[in-house]
Amino acid sequence: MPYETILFDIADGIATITLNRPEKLNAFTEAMHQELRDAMTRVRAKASLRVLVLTGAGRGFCAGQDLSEPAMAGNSDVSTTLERNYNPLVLGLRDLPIPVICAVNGVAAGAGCNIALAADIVIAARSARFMQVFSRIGLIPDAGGTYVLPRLVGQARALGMSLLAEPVTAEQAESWGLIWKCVDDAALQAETRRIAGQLAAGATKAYGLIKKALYASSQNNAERQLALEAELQREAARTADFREGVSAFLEKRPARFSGR
Ligand code: LHQ
Repeated sequence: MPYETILFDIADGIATITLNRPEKLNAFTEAMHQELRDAMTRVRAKASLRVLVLTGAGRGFCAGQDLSEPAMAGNSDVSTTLERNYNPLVLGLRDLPIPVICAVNGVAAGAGCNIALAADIVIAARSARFMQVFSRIGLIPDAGGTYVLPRLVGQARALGMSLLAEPVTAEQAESWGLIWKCVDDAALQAETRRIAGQLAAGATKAYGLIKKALYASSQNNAERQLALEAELQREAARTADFREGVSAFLEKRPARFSGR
């Protein structure tokens, strides 16, 4: 399927999806969601992939839902587009058994902010901004905003971001724990490549299990979480990468992980 609103690239075990409507700050359209669905299916189907990178073309990362789409006109049921497009995308990124890096190259607003926050590692350019703009147009944070925000930054900051809808700088986002790190604009690409390369050479199965454990954590009490750790560790310990990791340590050499 040739894409018109995204770019899709695979190299060295790393898939990169670039939102590509730069003149509209990569706002989501129905067509973009269809293409993202297709790209995500391809990522899931390709066993050799070990990392997914999500980023945006031009000066923005993503300005959220394209408000000029016909579906946004007045009386339509916006929950349909959430259920069909945004919710599966958020869950698809979380459930992907490989690490997802979001390189936030510019403003991330509305659902654009929350899709970025659905990634496992969020790196932002210093000039990027995170905005829960929804209340400016009479909406509530969606695409997982009300789920992740209190968990990442606490209720006070979640409420401040959502009610005031002011931009949060990348530096603030890093110091609040909203994202992994903020880097100089000129360093974003190189740092994203460095982290993606590190993860693509790592113990992929363990990464998938780490995601599972950590995303389940906020729903579990200590007893259930400890039981889950034991169950997932059993799986991790059956991988070739576990054997390789231990051998490499004992032989005092760098590990060569196969991702299996
Ligand atoms: C846009 C957009 C945009 C269309 C910039 N749409 N054109 C999900 C599903 C169901 C229901 C509804 O909700 C959702 C989730 C959501 O995401 S709702 C929230 C939707 N997003 C927004 O409300 C953000 C709207 N955008 C902005 O507030 C600003 O553009 C920000 C603050 C992001 C950036 O401001 P600037 O850097 O000053 O850029 P700009 O406003 O000049 O935008 C550049 C162009 O992009 C401009 O087009 P033009 O043809 O005039 O050059 C904008 O109209 C267009 N654009 N966001 N969401």
